[in-house]
Amino acid sequence: MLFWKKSEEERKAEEGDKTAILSLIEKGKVKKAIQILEKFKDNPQLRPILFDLYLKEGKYYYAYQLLEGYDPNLGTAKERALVYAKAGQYKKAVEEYLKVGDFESLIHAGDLLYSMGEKEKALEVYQRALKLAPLLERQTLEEKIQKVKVDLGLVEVKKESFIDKLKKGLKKTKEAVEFGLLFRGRKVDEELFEELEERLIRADIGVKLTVKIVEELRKEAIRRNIKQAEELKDLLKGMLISYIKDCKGEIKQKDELVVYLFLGVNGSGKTTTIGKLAYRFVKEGKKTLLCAADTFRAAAIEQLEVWAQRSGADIVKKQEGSDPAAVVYEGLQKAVSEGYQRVLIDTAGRLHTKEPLIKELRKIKQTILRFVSEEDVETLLVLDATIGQNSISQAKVFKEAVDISGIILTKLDGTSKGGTVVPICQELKIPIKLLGLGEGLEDLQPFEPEAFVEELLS
Ligand SMILES: Nc1nc2c(ncn2[C@@H]2O[C@H](COP(=O)(O)OP(=O)(O)OP(=O)(O)O)[C@@H](O)[C@H]2O)c(=O)[nH]1
Ligand SMILES: [Mg+2]
Repeated sequence: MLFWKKSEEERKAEEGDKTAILSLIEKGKVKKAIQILEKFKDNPQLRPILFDLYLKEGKYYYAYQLLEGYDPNLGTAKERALVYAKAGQYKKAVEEYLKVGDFESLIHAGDLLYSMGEKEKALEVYQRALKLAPLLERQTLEEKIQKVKVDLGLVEVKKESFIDKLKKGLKKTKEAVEFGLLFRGRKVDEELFEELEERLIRADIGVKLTVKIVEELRKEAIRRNIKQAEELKDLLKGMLISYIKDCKGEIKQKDELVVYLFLGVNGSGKTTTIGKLAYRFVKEGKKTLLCAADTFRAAAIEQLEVWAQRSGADIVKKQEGSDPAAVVYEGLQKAVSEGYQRVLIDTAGRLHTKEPLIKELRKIKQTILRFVSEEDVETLLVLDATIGQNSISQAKVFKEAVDISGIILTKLDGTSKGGTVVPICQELKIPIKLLGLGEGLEDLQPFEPEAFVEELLS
């Protein structure tokens, strides 16, 4: 009976019955519905349904053909803009986005204009968007505007130095702990030690290490008869540097092919860091390829594509759900045959599926080793500084899967836990190779232990 009813419905749908078609869609038979609807493109009642389905299924090019061949008013202006953008019809996409005129659409329009080389128009649109910008989006947009102005030669570029970047990156930590103020003009007494202890913990240096440091400082203060807090600060500086100086690491570099494999939990900053590092490699004139081996989500692949565009690197990708190792294989085959010098591999970091994750990472690593030797692989673990010391236990899981040659600590700018560098270094004993100090392309900096401590305590 049920079977009969189903086919009856399908029969009705085949005849173009709207209710029957909608019911098919509701039951998840989207492919079938599309097949049927494609025969009724002339029907203005059914056409919008087809347009909707194309959008939902990500079939933008088909949706575009519907707009072009049948009705340019299908969907909302925002939807049409998306379709045009995806179909590479940037001019039309911009027109539609400008018609919508809300903040998000203006940003899309500005970005498209910028990528089309229409920088003056992009600037105009961004400035329109700035008037509508939500508070949280303002800064990013202002940076964009600044960049276009620089491109257009409207403002001079003031190049930020490494120290400026570090200062900016450690701003939150410094505001939260104010080591500088703590020592200024004070005498060494018990109260000072207690406050110091509390601040070191606040900076996430860790209780164990803090107790050890303060204990040592107490002894030294007595032994050397130190009365002025500033002197104690110098001791502390030396001590902290000694704890982290062996963790200074540098990213592997040479003229030939080097493969950088990025690991880390969701949201730790892998993809962003890949974008920043690729940007640097491209600027150095290295032929650079990104490899989208985070095949878990379509959005992850798209996100990497955006970074490929921004950095000027090439990209190898497959469909969502593909075997990550297969993407890596394809990427490295291309890299070797076309003479790439840098390959950066993005992976998915689903820590809650520990066993499959470990298996997947091992398989990827083995695939890499079919093309290059171990010494030409850099396995980088990306850790999020905002979670402080919790990252240490995460790191241990990844260490179980593959050997890690370096750590990249991201989002230092977004946390007051800048001191977490110290326990990470002490416990993991893996070189820290780069620091993420912001979301911009240039916000990836080397880890310089002395400068780091100097800045932290200043
Ligand atoms: N402030 C700041 N934000 C950062 C930094 N690095 C990454 N982010 C932000 O952190 C968020 C997550 O970064 P992603 O690069 O997408 O992280 P991911 O590890 O690739 O995440 P999954 O793909 O979900 O596994 C994004 O919003 C980034 O802009 C940094 O150094 N500073
Ligand atoms: Mg990612």
